[in-house]
Amino acid sequence: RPDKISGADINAICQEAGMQAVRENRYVAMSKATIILGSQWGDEGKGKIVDLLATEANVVCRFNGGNNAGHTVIANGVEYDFHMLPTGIINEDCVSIIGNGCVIHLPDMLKEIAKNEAKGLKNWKSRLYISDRAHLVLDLHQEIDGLVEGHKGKDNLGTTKKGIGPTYASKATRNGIRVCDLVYDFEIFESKLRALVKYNKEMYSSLSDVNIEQELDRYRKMREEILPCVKDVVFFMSNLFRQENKNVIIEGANAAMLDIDFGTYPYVTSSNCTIGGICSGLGVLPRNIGNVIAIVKAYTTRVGLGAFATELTDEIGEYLQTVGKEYGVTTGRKRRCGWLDLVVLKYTNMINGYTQLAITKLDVLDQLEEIKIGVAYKYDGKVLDSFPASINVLEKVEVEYVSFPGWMSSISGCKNFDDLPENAKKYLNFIEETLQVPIKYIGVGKEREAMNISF
Ligand code: 2SA
Ligand code: GDP
Ligand code: MG
Repeated sequence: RPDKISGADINAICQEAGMQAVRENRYVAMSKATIILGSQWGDEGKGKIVDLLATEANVVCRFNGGNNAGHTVIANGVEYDFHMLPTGIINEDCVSIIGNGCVIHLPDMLKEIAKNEAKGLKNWKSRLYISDRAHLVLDLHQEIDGLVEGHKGKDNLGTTKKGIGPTYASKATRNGIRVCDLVYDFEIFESKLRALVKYNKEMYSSLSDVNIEQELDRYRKMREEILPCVKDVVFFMSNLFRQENKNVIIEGANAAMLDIDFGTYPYVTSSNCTIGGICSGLGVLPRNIGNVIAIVKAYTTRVGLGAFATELTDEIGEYLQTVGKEYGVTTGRKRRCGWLDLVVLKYTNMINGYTQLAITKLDVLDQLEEIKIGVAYKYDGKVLDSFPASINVLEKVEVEYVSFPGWMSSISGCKNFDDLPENAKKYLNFIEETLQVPIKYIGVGKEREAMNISF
């Protein structure tokens, strides 16, 4: 060991050692994120699992969507519903990130924060990081969402009217406004706002007039509120993953079947809710992706319009809706309900590459005498290889089911897989064997504690 070694020498030695590792192909990512993804049409119970894992997490990130999402969490007897905020926000030791792939309606986000402050949320400004590359949802985007839906009449999509589609449209047509425009140079924000209002007034004749001066005043105030939170998230994530043993959770909003590319287009949301959205919506490297946990509701629900092959419009559908309390967290709409669909799950597994399954709301099936699982789609008398791209085909498929006897007893007290009734085990084993992905969590109730780690 030399007696004296300068900082510059140390840097050079480290750099050389690092380069040597790269040359020898020994470079390994230091930390990998755990990914939580919705595997069906959303509302699988992602919020609850993220909350469970977030109690140990250093960082929890959102990469897609806006306040169209609705995640329910019940922690320490308090029920929270998050829309824009990452679920990790209730953990005071955890940084919560809103990535560049998200779209943010600042007035709604600040209201969501205020509502949670009343429930005990503290010190959010030091723990919430907002990407300077994320796009802003303006009131006019929300109004356009309603106008477009109204214009479509009976062919509307059933959006949440939170302005999600119109904001991603502004992003894609390259006249959107980003967080960096607001916080780094207010003059740029002003000129972009004027241009966006002018453009949309020309596009939509019935759009309300925007009082620009009032809007500028409102945004000047909100800018001050969020200023400490705005970061270069790409740089932050890159440094984070270079460190060892960082516990990072990345939570998907919405779900695979609502993905703009892979979902039941056009009855989808406007972001990538699948695995690729993480790289583009956060700036995370593929090699930093670790476990990919599919959140799978033990049956299927869908809110909004669009084909749903295993939908039940009879009293069993009503039973699932009532017992499962299937109402939208954002809009309060009744969710449509049906049997579990393994054609959907096999397809979303092809896209997301699940390493583990979390089966939620198994307890909702407690009192059913017979439970079915959709296992194949037939079209024109032939079994389809995979999930069809065309909605017209999907609307006409005939579903083949496998039937299971119900367990007809309450499982809410079960703490281990072995505690479950035999018929419940058979149901779970069939899912696991068909998908060839191990079940890691089973949800038997709403609360954080009602998630027994089974394998
Ligand atoms: P949007 O508003 O443009 O994203 O709507 C497009 C489609 O995506 C569906 N969508 C959702 N589906 C399930 N859950 C969502 N979040 C809320 C919840 C929904 C609610 O957690 O319950 O409260 O109604 C969500 N967000 C969007 C939507 O129904 C359209 O089919
Ligand atoms: P997310 O959008 O995927 O986070 O899910 P939501 O919060 O929109 O909807 C899931 C609903 O199911 C919420 O009301 C949860 O409290 C509830 N929930 C989650 N897991 C379970 C479970 O295992 N059993 C029961 N009965 N309810 C659950
Ligand atoms: Mg939800």
